[in-house]
Amino acid sequence: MTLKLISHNLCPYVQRAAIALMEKGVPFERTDIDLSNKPDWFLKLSPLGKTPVLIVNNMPIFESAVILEYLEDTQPPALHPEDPLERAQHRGWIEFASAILNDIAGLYNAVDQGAFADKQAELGRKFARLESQLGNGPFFSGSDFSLVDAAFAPVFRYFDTIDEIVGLGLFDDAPKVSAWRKSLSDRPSVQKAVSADYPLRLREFLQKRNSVLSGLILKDTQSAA
Ligand SMILES: N[C@@H](CCC(=O)N[C@@H](CS)C(=O)NCC(=O)O)C(=O)O
Repeated sequence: MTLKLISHNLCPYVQRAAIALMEKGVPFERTDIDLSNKPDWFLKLSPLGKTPVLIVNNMPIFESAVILEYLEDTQPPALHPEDPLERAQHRGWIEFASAILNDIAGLYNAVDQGAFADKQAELGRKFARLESQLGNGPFFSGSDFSLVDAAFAPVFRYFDTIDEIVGLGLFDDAPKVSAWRKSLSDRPSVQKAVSADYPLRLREFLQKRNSVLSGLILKDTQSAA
């Protein structure tokens, strides 16, 4: 079986799939595409025109949550809990990670202070909710790495760059979330899910948004010069 992951170098949804593949020790080939100039072959494979797409024996699977489920159905070790109720809860928390990714996009695209503050507050509420959900770690549901961890690692990775630009204080009252974030950033599969130039590329991407955050990057760059 050959597996190809059609990717974009900054896409957090691609990272979920790459992390799950590496956790399961499945070899795969990764092809990065330019989402601002989508190739025709990609549009033929991807009904929504979005990354990731996983190609399995020439058959495309789209939507990251579906790709994760397919990998779970076909490749050991299991990264979902065995109990159906717990498994359903994990799927719910993966959706929660997607909602946070939408809030992050809202934050970096916010064009005025009001919209920026709203997104900051919403992210604060979501991380507080997560704080009350977590146990003693090091991962979401204890000692075993799960698909929820694969979904949250790319969420936290954004803040490695955003924290350098502006202090949002999102994790100040969330010690369990902070410890979880650290456990995920130390995980080899998480580290290998992006290329070495990811922080630089993300900064460039954020700088081009014409947003409140872009303005802060500009100030940061000027004060460093
Ligand atoms: N719900 C999708 C979201 C994927 C997604 O939003 N991918 C972005 C890149 S991170 C994309 O391809 N955007 C291109 C577009 O929307 O035109 C999933 O979970 O796979």
